[in-house]
Parts: sequence; C-alpha cells; structure tokens
Amino acid sequence: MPDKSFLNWPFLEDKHRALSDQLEAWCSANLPVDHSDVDGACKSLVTALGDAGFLIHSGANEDEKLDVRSLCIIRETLARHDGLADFAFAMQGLGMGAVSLFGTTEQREWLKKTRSGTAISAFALSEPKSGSDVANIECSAELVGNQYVLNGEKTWISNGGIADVYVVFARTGEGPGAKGLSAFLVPADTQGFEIAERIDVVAPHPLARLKFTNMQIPPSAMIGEPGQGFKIAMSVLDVFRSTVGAAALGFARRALDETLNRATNRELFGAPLFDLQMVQGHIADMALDVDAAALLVYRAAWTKDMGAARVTREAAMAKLYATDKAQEVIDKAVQIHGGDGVRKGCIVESLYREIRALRIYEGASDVQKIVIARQCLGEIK
Ligand code: COS
Repeated sequence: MPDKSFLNWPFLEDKHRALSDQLEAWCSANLPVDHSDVDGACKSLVTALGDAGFLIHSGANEDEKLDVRSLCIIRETLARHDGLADFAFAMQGLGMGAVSLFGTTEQREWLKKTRSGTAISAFALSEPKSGSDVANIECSAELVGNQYVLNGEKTWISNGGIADVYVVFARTGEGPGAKGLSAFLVPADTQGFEIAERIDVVAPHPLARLKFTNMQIPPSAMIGEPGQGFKIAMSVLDVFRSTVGAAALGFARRALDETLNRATNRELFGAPLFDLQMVQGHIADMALDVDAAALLVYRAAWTKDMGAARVTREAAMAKLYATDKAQEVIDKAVQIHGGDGVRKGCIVESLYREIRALRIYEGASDVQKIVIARQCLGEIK
C-alpha cells in the first residue's frame, strides 16, 4: 500500500482527499487494462474515465479554472495503477489545454465532448525540425481570402491516429520566430489532414506524424489572438508540466511499493533481502526521492491554483526533478528485483519502459534546465 501521508499536506484540501479515495477505488476495480490493442485500450479508457466522471477535471469551462492539484492527484493515482490509463487521461487535458485557458464559447463545445469521454483530443506542437525549439515551427497557416490554409507536418503527436480534434500550432507570420505563431482547433475529419506515419515506442501508446496539405480552416478556429501561439503553448505547458511530474511520481511510488514487497518476501543469504544494509540504503534513497518529488509537484500545482500568473519555474522544477528521480527510483527497483526485474510482464519492467518518455516529452529535462536558469536570471534582473 503506497504512503498516502502527502494527502494531509497543507497544499491539498478535503476535495482532493475525496477525489483520491474515489479514484483509488475505481482504479482497484478497473485497472490495469489489457494493452495488446493500444488504440482500442486507449479509446475504452477515455470512455470509462468519462463515464466515471474523472474527465471533468481534464478541462475547464469559461466560468471555471483548471484545478492543477486535481490533475496531479489523478495522474499520480492512474500512473500507479496503469501507465496507459494515465496517458488516456493526460492527453484529454493537454489536448484541450489551450481551449480550457483561451477558447471561445463555440470552441468550448469540444470541451464538453472531451470532458465526457465522447471525443479524444491531441496537442500538435512538435515538428520534425522543431521539438524543443518551438519558436522555429515551420508548419504554416496562411490567410487566403477568408480562410487559413494550413501546410506542413507535426510529429510525435500523442493520440495521433485516434484523436477527433487537434490543437495545431502554425506560423501565421505576425512577427519573427516566437512572435509569428498561432493556435488552431482542427477537427480530424477536415479535408487535407492525414496521418502520415504511426510511431511505435518502448511503452506503446497512440503516436503519429501528421501531415496537412492545403487544409482550409476558418478564422473562428483560431484559439486566442493571431501571433499569440507561442505564449499559448507555453501557458499550457506551464500547467501540464507539473502533471507530468505527478505521473512520474505515481510510477516511482509503485516502484517503491513493489520493492518493499520484494525485499520483505524474498530470502537471500538466509534472511529477507531487506536485512541487507545495501538494500535498506537503496530503499531510503528511493523514499527520499519520492517525497522530495512530491513536494515539488504539489508546490507547483498549489502555486498555480492559488492564482499565480506564471508557474514556469515551479512547473519546470517539478517536471525535471520528478521525472529524473523516478527514472533512478525505478532503476533501483529493477536492480533489487534481479532477473525478474527485466522479465516481460513484471511490473517494474513495465515501469522501466513507461518512465523514459516522460524525461523527453513536454520539454526534455535539458530544456527544463534552460527554463529554470532563465527564470533565475529574470529574478536578479
Ligand atoms: N508563459 C508565457 N509566456 C512565455 C512563457 C511562459 N511559460 N515562456 C516564454 N514566454 C514568452 C516570453 O516572455 C517571450 O515574450 P516576449 O517576447 O514578449 O518577451 C516569448 O514568450 C518568447 O520566449 P523565449 O524568448 O524564452 O523563447 P525561446 O524560443 O527562447 O524559448 C524554450 C525557448 C526552450 C523555453 C521553449 O522553446 C520551450 O519551452 N521548448 C520546449 C517545448 C516543449 O515542451 N516541446 C515538447 C512539445 S509537447 S510534447
């Protein structure tokens, strides 16, 4: 049983504790699911999470605010039970993040669907030549008459291939670099849209390269103002990066739990594995990393929920620390499991694969360091 004492920290309220209990019960009854048909499993998970009411937290209407602590509790809990369930929930939030923060009433019609689990969303930012360097986006949206005409490619797009709606960032040219991008809400059935390639990765989930060819979209599909796309993307990432840290925390907690079970149940040299001081040392390091990561994740979420205009520094720290440390925690768990740790089907083996992408997507660890250093510089200026 994972340590739940963090739920009593002052960052959280009764509604978060209630949500945690409710979701824990749901997870115990419904997870993990069979991953052999990844697309099918994801679609079923979105429906199930919508039916159970948890997807309500993935987006916000005009009169609401995203509650980042709820997003984090949900991601942490789902990740502890099933990485694909966390993925299914997270992408409904990230995909519609720009609409939750900046969408018009008309655009928010899609939110009703993604929050009920009747539509799947995706966030289309990365390109073959610009993953980390967002200001360098080449995909273009040119205003021709009264329509924008979209041309170009996006890659590493989670939910690519199963999403009903995509938020696409494209160059509209109001200014150079970061100042010339805009965001668009694009239904998957728009003419000129195609899935150019499905991408298979170490912990499989729906992922694709997208291609737009002379795709016409009305100006009403633009989210926010022309030229605001970069800041919209960064604002969305400021919210969701903390939640990536939360998912990593869920994986790390599960690894620690599995390790405690293993160390107390397996005998070595005539005594439980736990009696070896080296194993105790690893377990102490793992527990420390888990708690420190949790503090950074819930600090970032709480700061945003308390109304901070920007949590760039806090969110970057939470993501960087929680994902890097979860990788270390899981690696130790694999080591303590010995041969079983790398056996297909063993929980720590799947955690070992699941965690890796979290140190890359939504801003690689190296990018988070750039972000944190720049924030520090801004403070002394
Ligand atoms: N919120 C609001 N505005 C922000 C912001 C944020 N978090 N971060 C930057 N901005 C603003 C800046 O204030 C600046 O505005 P002004 O021109 O008005 O001063 C503008 O946006 C450009 O910012 P900056 O100069 O920092 O842009 P860079 O091109 O140097 O950005 C990084 C570099 C690396 C920080 C950015 O490209 C990034 O975060 N990359 C990672 C992207 C990512 O996560 N990719 C994964 C895709 S999702 S799976």
